[in-house]
Amino acid sequence: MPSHGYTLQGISNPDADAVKILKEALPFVQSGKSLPLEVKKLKARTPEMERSGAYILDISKKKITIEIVDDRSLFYAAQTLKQLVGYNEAGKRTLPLCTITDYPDVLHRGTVEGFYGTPWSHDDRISQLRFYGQFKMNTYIYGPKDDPFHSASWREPYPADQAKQIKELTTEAARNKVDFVWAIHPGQDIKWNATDSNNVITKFEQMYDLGVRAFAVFFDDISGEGTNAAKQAGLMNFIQKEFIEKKSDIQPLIMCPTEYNRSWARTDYLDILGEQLHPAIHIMWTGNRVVDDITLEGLEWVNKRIRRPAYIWWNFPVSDYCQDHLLMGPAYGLDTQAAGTMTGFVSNPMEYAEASKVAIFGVGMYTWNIENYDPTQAWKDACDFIMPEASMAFRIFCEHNCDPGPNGHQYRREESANYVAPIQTFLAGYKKNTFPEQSANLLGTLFAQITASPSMIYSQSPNKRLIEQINPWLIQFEFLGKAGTSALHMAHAWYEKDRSYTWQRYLETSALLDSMKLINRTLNQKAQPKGVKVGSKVLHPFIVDLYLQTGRNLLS
Ligand code: 14T
Repeated sequence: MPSHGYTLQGISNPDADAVKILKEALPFVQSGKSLPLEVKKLKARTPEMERSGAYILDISKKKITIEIVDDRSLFYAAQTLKQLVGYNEAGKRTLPLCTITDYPDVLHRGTVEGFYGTPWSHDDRISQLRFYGQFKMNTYIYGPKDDPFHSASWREPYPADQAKQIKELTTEAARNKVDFVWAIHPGQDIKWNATDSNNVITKFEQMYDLGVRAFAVFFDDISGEGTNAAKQAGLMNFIQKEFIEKKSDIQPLIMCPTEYNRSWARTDYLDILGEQLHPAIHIMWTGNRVVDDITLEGLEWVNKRIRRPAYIWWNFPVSDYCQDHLLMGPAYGLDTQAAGTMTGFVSNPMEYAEASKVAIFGVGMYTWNIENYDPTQAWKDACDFIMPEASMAFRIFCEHNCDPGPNGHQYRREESANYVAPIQTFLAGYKKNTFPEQSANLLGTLFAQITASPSMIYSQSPNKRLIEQINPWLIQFEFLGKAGTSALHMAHAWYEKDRSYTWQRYLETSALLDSMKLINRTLNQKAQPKGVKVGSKVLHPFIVDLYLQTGRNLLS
């Protein structure tokens, strides 16, 4: 396709951040032979195409046309265009001729930094905001439970150095067309009087001065006076009237209720909010439980009570309740029939920002196009995007680090699902003194790949921060691979009736399993529960099973 440059035409003030991306995608020229790239206002024929970020991108032989609702539309069209640029064998730039009519299914998409534990670093947050922009997520809610100025000391202003960083975040968010939502968590000690109502507004004014244009109030995980629904609604409505409506440039207010999931909703709390809370205020909701799948049925249940579409706070991949595990698996359990039943959808991630991108990528895909969401495909694409230099090694790591283990929320995830059947076949055969070749080979290959993947990741990935965050689990993962390999050799030796080699491999497996215990008792010890678990749902139990079985064989 065209080897010539483009000239920008149409609307007089195209968004500068979007133009920057267009210029990364295509060559632009001031004069001479060129093709037009025209940007114009979109004339929507459906309500979806009036949403912020909606666009029509038309690429023909002679022209590119981009029709937009707002700056965000142009930014997203530019991101799409950049993804469409390819190169043929001759190294010439290619573009497919097409018309793309694109709009989001969910209005507010992204994350809520709402976990307990070490808050994300400033650089983590900058990297997140850029990532959201790239994949059309438009919301970052700031509410780390362990930031005192968000929660315990909510009345205090931020010290100058932290205020400066928040200002930088609002600037970076704006560049990426992300709404930076600053949340306050005042419920544990709030007094229902004018002084504290004004304290909230004073704090919001300070945040406004730092560039914040979207706000939330969280009433989760509190007890006592603060949990009163009518009082909460009163404060929210006061903020709505005295702050939001007095400024003209603030996004809709968001609240996280105290009864934020169905299993806790045993009173008339939600009905009071539904009746009394100003209709423009969004209400967050984690689903049928604190940590759970999101179903259409559950959404319809809550929407009826709160008299508006819920704003989903999805507690995945947050791992503050299972800190010895990483949640690196696909973002699944999201109803593909739920379009139109929620106004927002944000993921509460792990304290490991880079590692959380695997799941967040899935949330981006789901919220943009709910009906066509494919969790496995999104997960694979996420691994390719996050670690292109070693995407297979990274995918193997993620595939066996999915399940949180037994936990108070009764939330479990599939893990190593492709290996459940081969393991069953192998163990059943082994117990009958046979050696199922096919499954043994499959598992042998798997454990070899597991052993090799950490060094692949260390040597190939330039993402130092990601490696730093997952390092205890990478170390453990290599031991898992070695233990699995050793255990398979041990089983094979037993099948071959080679007692001495069986003993040798038995002791080796034993030592490797001990190394895993040592890692578990040495690394990540400040966590709750402490330790480092990998492959804990399928692979590690398999190795232990094989080890114990062979031990009994040797001693019988
Ligand atoms: F606001 C809520 F929607 C919410 O989920 N709040 C917290 C959240 O900060 C935390 O990251 C998440 C996962 O652990 O669960 C909520 O915190 C809890 C939930 C409990 F069931 C804290 C204690 C609990 F017993």
